[in-house]
Amino acid sequence: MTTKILKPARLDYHDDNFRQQLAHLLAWESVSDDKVHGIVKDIITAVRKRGDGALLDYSRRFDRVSASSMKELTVSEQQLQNALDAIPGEQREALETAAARIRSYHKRQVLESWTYKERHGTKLGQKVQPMDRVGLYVPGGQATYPSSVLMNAIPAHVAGVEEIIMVVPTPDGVINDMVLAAAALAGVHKVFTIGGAQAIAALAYGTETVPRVDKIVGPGNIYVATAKREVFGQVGIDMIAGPSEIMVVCDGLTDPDWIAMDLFSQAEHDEDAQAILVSDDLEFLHEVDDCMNHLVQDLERREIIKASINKRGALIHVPNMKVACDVVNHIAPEHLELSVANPEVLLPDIRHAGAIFMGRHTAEALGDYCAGPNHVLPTSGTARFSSPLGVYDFQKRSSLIHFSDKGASEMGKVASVLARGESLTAHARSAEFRIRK
Ligand code: HSO
Ligand code: ZN
Repeated sequence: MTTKILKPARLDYHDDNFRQQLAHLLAWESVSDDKVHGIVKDIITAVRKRGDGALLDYSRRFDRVSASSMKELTVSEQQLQNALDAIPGEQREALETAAARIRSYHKRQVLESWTYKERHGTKLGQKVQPMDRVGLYVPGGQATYPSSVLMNAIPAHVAGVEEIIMVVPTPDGVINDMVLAAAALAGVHKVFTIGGAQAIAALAYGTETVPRVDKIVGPGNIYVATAKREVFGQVGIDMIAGPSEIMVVCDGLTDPDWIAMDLFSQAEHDEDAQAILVSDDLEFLHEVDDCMNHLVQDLERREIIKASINKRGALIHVPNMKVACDVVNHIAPEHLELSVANPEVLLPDIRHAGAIFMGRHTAEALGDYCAGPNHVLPTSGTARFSSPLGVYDFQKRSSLIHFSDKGASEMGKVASVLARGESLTAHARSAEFRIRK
């Protein structure tokens, strides 16, 4: 017998120390590195002080791209169109199908303004408007995902954001046509080929060429994540995503090869990614373990998968599906597959998960690309309190208040009493001026 390559942790709900084992499995902290923090602060300061000049210097230093002006680091609309024409027809069609499906799903998320009337002609409401300008960070090199361009830009476009600005580093001047093609399809208005903390600083504060935005979204390495945290407050940011996660709940009746590959589909993202299978069928857990060890061998990213599964992967045995749902809610995974005959039966018991994939045929990978819902999802248990990226993340609300003289008189009395209770006399008198004698 050959030694196994993959050794996911084995947990059993009936073990006395199940809770401790689970806690150990989930332990993951985003590293906040003092050294990185110092470097990022210096970069932000330089971009604020020297604008485009600093961007050109950093591109030379970090991406080995020498440009003499920002014009050379700007992608024209014509270039975007050219990229769309340059990619193979099959890729273009797939991107177009995905974009159309993502758009039609997200259109349903648009928040509408509303008002209502009270007596005396009082009118109250909420006015919903898109942000003026947003920035989308797209990582360069290995982690460049055209699908993420669609997932980040389309909701902004559907919200009605007037200007969507994308930044993407081009190490050694290499640009990914599929990323530019996705940008063209998603409605991105401007693209700059800059990256790293300097690109985040440029978007947050603006330079001579890069306009200042109101919110920055999109994934990035530790420098980008640290820079986003640093500029938060100056601009809005989306969530800071942790490594990808998948949790599969299976009744033991799905093809174990399918389940093994579903687990790998997220494990291959990152050595810190987490893939967990929960089942009430112990024999099935053994079968999936075997399938994993067999299937991993000819996968291109097997080294990443091996690191991820052996560090953070797990097969969990539970007595029944009710307990499986309890484990799900405790973990609050980014992606949850309910690989069972009737997922609707389990749904009422699922409280926390970023996206729920229903039934044996619904591979998580479909959601990553073309189902329609967003693939930017809460990770590391944050599905307890946050939601997928959506149109609502690019809209903002203003309150509307309109009193008639009668209404102002009536509420003036209430305001006056409360204001005097807070010893705020100007507030009280402002309200009292409008009370009818
Ligand atoms: N699964 C990732 C998104 C992605 N997958 C992009 C493939 N490409 C988010 O958790
Ligand atoms: Zn993925």
